[in-house]
Order: sequence, then C-alpha cells, then structure tokens
Amino acid sequence: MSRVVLHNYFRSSTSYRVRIALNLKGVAYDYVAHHLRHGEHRDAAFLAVNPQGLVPALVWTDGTVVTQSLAICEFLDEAIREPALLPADAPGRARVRAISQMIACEIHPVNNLRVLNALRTRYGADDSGVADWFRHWVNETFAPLEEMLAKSPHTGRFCHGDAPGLADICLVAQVANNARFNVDMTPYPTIACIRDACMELPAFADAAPARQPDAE
Ligand SMILES: N[C@@H](CCC(=O)N[C@@H](CS)C(=O)NCC(=O)O)C(=O)O
Repeated sequence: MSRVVLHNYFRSSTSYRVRIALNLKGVAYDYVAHHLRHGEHRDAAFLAVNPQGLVPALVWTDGTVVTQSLAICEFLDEAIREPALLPADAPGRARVRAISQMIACEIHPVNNLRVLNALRTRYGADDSGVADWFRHWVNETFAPLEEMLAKSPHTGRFCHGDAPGLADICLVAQVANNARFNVDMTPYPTIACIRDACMELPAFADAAPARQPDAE
C-alpha cells in the first residue's frame, strides 16, 4: 500500500473541496502541486495521470486514480464511512447532492480558469469584464441557493443538519473563490453563516488555499 497522493493547486476550488474531504476523513496524503497559471497541469507527466489535464486527481493507496472532485469525495465517502459526507436517507442525499451540483455544475464550469482565459484571448475581455462575468454566474446560483437554504427545515448549522458534508465542502470552496473576485456576500447571510461555521473546523481551515505548501 502506498500513500495517498493528491494532485492539486492551492488556489483551485475543486482541489480545495478534496482537501477538505481528505481532512474530514482523516486521510494523510502527499501534496503534489501543479501551477495552473504556469500551465503545469498540461505537462506530459500529469496528463499521464489525468488525460483531462485538470486538477484535482487523487491516487489512492492501491494506485487507483480518481478524477473529478465530486467523484473523489464520494469515493472517499465509500472508502471511509465515518464521518459521512452524505445523509443516511435518500431524500437527504438528493438534497445534499443538489446543493453540491448547483455549485459544481452551474457555477464552477463557466468560471473555470480556461473559460476566463478564453474570455480574454478570444473575446477581448479585460480584468473588469472577467470579474463581472464571474460575479454574474455566482449570483445566478447563489440567489436561489440562499433562498433554498434559508427556507428549508433541513438546514442547520451546516447545509444539511448539524454535521458538515459534501454540500458544505462545495460551498466553502466556492466562497473562497468568490473573495478573489469581490463577490458581495451581503445578500447571502445564510451561506455566509454556514461558511463561517465550517471554517471553525480544522478540516476546513487547514484545507484553505493560504495554508497550502504552494500558496503565493
Ligand atoms: N469538474 C472538475 C473540474 C476540475 C477543474 O476544472 N479544475 C480546475 C481548477 S479549479 C483546473 O484544473 N483548471 C485548469 C484550466 O482551466 O486550465 C472537478 O470538479 O474536478
């Protein structure tokens, strides 16, 4: 059995998700950094691990490679049952996955580095235009997410009840990204409150971009 390896980048929110999940599960891992702005995720050595050339990628103890942050989190949840990242009941699991996917499928893909780069190189956007794009797509989903969380009896200290899980992982990583683009969190008090509750936990705080070995 080898040590777990996480290919990631300090500023990547999808990497941040997996770092939180590994910490919650108590899995020690080797941190392999790929500097996205230097294009290191396109190096042949990393493409051999993940042909998609995206971080994160996890190499498990038996050599199994898992890509896609949500798939990695669910893989970890199945490999190590406690603490569970998903609720025990099917409606609860569906709710947590829905919140997670609102962030992972609706916000992140259109705000990914390669998309923001394409806005600049193909469509002539400047820094202000790129930031405006980023905030637009965050607000499109954060507004309904705030309403869902604020109104649901299932929301507790965290997105679903009083234990952190997959939805909180996605929420915290997205809020960290938002700060880089000055997203106004005033309209999102429930989201901000859940984020603050998460950050009190070492598993979340230790996974923060600023605490990683490649942080700049
Ligand atoms: N859906 C994937 C997205 C992975 C992804 O796009 N990661 C970003 C960093 S957050 C990346 O590698 N970007 C490189 C690029 O855009 O060129 C996941 O959840 O893991």
